[in-house]
Amino acid sequence: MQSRDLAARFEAYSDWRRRLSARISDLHEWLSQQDLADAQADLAIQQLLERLHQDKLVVAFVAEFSRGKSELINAVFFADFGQRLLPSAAGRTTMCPTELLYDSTRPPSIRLLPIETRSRDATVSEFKNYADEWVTLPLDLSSADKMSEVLSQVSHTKRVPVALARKYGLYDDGDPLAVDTAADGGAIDIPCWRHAIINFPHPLLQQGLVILDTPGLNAIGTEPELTLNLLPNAHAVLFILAADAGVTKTDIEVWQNHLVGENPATREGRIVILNKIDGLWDDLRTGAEVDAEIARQVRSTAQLLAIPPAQVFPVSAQKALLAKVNGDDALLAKSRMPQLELALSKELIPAKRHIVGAATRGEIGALAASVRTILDSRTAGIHEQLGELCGLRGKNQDVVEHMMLRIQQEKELFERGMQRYTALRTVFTQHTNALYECVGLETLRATARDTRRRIEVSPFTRGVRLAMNDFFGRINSSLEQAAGQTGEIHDMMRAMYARFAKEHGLEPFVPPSFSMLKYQKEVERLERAYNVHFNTLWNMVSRAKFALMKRFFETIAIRVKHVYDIANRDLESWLKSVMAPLETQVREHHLQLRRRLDSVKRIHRASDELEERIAELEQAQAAVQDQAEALARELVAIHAVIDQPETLPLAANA
Ligand SMILES: Nc1nc2c(ncn2[C@@H]2O[C@H](COP(=O)(O)OP(=O)(O)OP(=O)(O)O)[C@@H](O)[C@H]2O)c(=O)[nH]1
Ligand SMILES: [Mg+2]
Repeated sequence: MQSRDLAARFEAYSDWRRRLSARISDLHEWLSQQDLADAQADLAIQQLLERLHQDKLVVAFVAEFSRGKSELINAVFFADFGQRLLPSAAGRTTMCPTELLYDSTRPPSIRLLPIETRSRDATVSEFKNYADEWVTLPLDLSSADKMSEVLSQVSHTKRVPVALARKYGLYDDGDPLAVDTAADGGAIDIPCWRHAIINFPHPLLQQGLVILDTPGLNAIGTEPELTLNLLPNAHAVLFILAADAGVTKTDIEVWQNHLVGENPATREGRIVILNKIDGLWDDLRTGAEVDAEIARQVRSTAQLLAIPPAQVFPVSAQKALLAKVNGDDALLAKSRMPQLELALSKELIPAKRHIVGAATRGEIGALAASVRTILDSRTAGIHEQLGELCGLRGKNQDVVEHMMLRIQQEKELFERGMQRYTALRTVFTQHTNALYECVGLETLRATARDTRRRIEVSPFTRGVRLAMNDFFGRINSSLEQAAGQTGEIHDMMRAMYARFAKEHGLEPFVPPSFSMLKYQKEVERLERAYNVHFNTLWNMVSRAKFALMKRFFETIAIRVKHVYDIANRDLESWLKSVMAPLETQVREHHLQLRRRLDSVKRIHRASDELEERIAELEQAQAAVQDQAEALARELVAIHAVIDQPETLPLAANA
């Protein structure tokens, strides 16, 4: 049963995530019991668990209309329902981008964003935050018929005057076809909805799979949310062609503009599907002849798209759906769907697991290192005290008194050194404020406001282009400045750690550095996408271009805000990871000095306390040693889960 491979592998992956989370929770519980989890550790673990829990795998289906995207989704994911769930029919069917996912906090439903929202500035991502902007229809899971009836909403259209379509940026003055329809009383059909989210408790969706179905050609270009956000962030994009249509000019356009336009390297992760091979089946030809014809089409498709033929999968979505519904294994094999599902599961899931595993390993490693630093400094402190106290055996009161004074002095010296530490904190806060100033949302908002105004008042391309270029210029320079600030903070803290280590014998520690490159790259990517799409948009909708341009800009602004949000969050944890060890070290060192002084004072008062105190310290030493060993065991358990080979249910291996 190879057709279950994708589902089985995905289940195995979710199971692995659950086991990993359980081990990490164990570690957390142990750290809390041992009083070894500070606020920073709590936060780091909580974020890590949240990320593992919410981990999503996004698979997008992109193609010119009627290539069979919706049918493929039905065949791969929803055949269990015994019927076609997503509407799939000749002509344009899916009229708006449709996300299929499961969010357990909501009842099963389809949420629809009215097309009228296109006349406003906000983007689809923003509207997602406001439930009242959406029309929500419940899904009745007990009836497949009722469900597909409700889901047919994604193909609904309505007739509106051309002027209105133009206002929504949905009317192309340059399109001869559009002019024809416009002749029909000046009205044209437009989609009822701008975006749809289907919330559906399918096992794969419950485990974090998100499927993105897109409408054919023009809609992709006119909804910036797709071009700038959903498609670039998908883990896999499947591009569908149809064997009966061949590779048409518009197919090539979709491929170039939305799949490889920005960067030829991204061709790697793309899977191309040559659908509808059942059209080539022919009773008058032998199986070998049909195979040869399919192979020929695969080769020519690969050549046209400049990808290796192994990346092109010939299938029949329709026959695969039929075969699955009827349990017809021979037809399923003939549809060649199992090969596609195998490739999908092999390419997608292990790669995803590898990334998640490496990230988890890194974060757990950092956490363990900070706990070890505490344990090491405790061991060193106990060791030192033991040395001192053992040296007092058989000595008279004078020696004890002398030692007491020495520790007293050491403690005072350290407390004076603390003033420097306080001063450092002040400078640190100043630097931090300057840093947040560079990547602050307020600054971004002001920059965006300014750009928006300039776009509104620019009647010509040049003005809009200049405004957009300035926008990117300002964003780039603030990221550059932020990079400078993080560099300064890092240098300052490194010097401070070195100084404390030298003067007070604290553990040597090199704070981690911070790189802004990730965010700069993301903004560069947006800028490239903007350059690629600018001319297309500008030429496409001549009269509605300003509305479209503004919407395009809003999407870019939202993406940049998203980059800023992540940068702010990352910076916050970095700043903590740079400062927290020093705080902990200083606190621990101070505590140890006080303890040493206390024990010597006790011994000074009553000399029979010496042996008792030594025994206490030896116990404490053994306890810290136990903690270190227990920590190592917890880490081994976590790494064992990360490194576990993929365990597939038997059915999937068969
Ligand atoms: N013969 C054959 N027809 C197919 C196959 N897959 C899909 N079709 C048909 O092709 C037509 C279009 O399929 P859809 O799934 O609606 O295509 P789509 O790409 O989602 O199209 P839009 O939603 O309009 O963008 C429908 O009539 C399907 O039944 C296939 O493998 N073989
Ligand atoms: Mg469709």
